[in-house]
Amino acid sequence: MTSGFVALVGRPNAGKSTLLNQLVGTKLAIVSDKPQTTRNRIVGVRTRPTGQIAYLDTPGIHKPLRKLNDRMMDVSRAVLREVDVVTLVIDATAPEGAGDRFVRELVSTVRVPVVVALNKVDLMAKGDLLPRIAALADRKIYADIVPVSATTGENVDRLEAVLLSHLPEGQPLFPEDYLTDQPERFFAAELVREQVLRHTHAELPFSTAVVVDQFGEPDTPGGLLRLHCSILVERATQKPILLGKGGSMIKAIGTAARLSLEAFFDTKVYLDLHVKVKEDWRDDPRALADIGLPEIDGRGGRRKR
Ligand SMILES: Nc1nc2c(ncn2[C@@H]2O[C@H](COP(=O)(O)OP(=O)(O)OP(=O)(O)O)[C@@H](O)[C@H]2O)c(=O)[nH]1
Ligand SMILES: [Mg+2]
Repeated sequence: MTSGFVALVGRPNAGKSTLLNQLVGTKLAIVSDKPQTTRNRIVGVRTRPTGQIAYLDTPGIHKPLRKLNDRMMDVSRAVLREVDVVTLVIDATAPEGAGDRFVRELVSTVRVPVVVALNKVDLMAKGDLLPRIAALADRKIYADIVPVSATTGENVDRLEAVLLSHLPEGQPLFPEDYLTDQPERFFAAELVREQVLRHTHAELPFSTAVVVDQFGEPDTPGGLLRLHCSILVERATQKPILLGKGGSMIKAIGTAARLSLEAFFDTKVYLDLHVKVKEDWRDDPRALADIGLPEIDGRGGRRKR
């Protein structure tokens, strides 16, 4: 029996969060077609008869331009230091570029096995896949290369077996039915943000954040979960875009978010959304702490209180 921590790292949009959800068998991380969707470390634990894996999903590795992005990269770097195996998720359909080199260099600083999950093979012709695998194998830095589709689940069981084989012998670190350590408020904010990402374009996806102002638990089992959330935007000019004509956009976001919240929490939800202008929140330490990205000191990766 083996057990331990496995990082999911890679470029933005590679499919790390889709893969986390597929590996764990539950939707824990939000997914979008926009890069930089994941901003925090997201834990998902899967227990099998042959072992237990605690997966750590991370923000996609990119050049940080704002404090928000710095802190996202701090999260990814810290995760690399606390795992037993690294899964480098690569989008097989994306041509290799400078971003891949940057990720490779970062990943080569770790001393644990690095397994490549060559993702999105459902979009590839088999003939194009083999040269890509051969080129990765040529680098001789990866413990294994496993082609997968995070969306269809193709070969994900094989990836899991490979990861279990690289983990140290040991008893499970978490109870058998343990899933995650994120509080419910985090999932609530993320599910709202997923709909913001789905409905917006251009700069808005990057410059919005969601904060839960009030999380009112149901009084009775099966009762109403009352959620009041603020959607932060950076500029006054962004507010009318997010509201939409006659409030149509915010209404669509609210309806879609409520449905996904009801599915996630398995209860009826009352959702109140409020668009708030917070100038340059992406560089504001307090706003960043509010969305779970407090300052991390450079050395130990420990969060300051
Ligand atoms: N066809 C196909 N699409 C995929 C696959 N995996 C992920 N995607 C899509 O790729 C996009 C990005 O997926 P995410 O899981 O959000 O990617 P990520 O690596 O977590 O991205 P960041 O959080 O931004 O770093 C989404 O539109 C997914 O639906 C796959 O195996 N096949
Ligand atoms: Mg992600």
